[in-house]
Amino acid sequence: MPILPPLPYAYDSLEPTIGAETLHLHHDKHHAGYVKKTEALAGEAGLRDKPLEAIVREAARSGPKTLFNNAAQAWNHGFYWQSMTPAFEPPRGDLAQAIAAAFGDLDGLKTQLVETGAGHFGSGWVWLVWTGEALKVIATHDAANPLTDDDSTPLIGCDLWEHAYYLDHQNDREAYLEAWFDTVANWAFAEAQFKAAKGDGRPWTYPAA
Ligand code: MN3
Repeated sequence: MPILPPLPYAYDSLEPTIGAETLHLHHDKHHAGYVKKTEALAGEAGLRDKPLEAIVREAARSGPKTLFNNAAQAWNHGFYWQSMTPAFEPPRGDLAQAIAAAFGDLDGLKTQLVETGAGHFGSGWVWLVWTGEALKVIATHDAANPLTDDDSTPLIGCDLWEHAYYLDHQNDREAYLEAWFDTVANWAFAEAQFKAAKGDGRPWTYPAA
């Protein structure tokens, strides 16, 4: 059964980009709520003992939609906490090279991620994914995520729902995305995901009891 993993850093450690109050509500209320509902609905669907990744894929295939929404949101938030760090460092090594090849440079990636995220209508997520051939920035609606696309490995992902940024940036999603990219994005995690996508190590999986 998926658990609610503890936030991997202190609640105030991403300030001022993301404040402690936001993280308390976002992790302890929003994420916790998705996990709780997933637990109940996965039990009803006979998927209680499956890893969360399998629950998401199975619910995407055959429903119910409410299980997919809650399971995918639980997974997305676990991935989002990993996608941030108080110890910011720019991308290095193979990942830095792949970013240069796809976007020109880190600024090119920033422009595309911020434009894609800020221009996304309504709730959802913005991701940097490896397609097997190239890096790509994509946005998904509501709970949808790259797990249901067999060819894509997500390297890093950012929450576009208003609860992620409203207390700190009000309506300015673009300012949130710019600050997120410049100060808290976890490129070491993205690099590990990138290596795993190429067969070196295993991609991050959601913690289970
Ligand atoms: Mn959220």
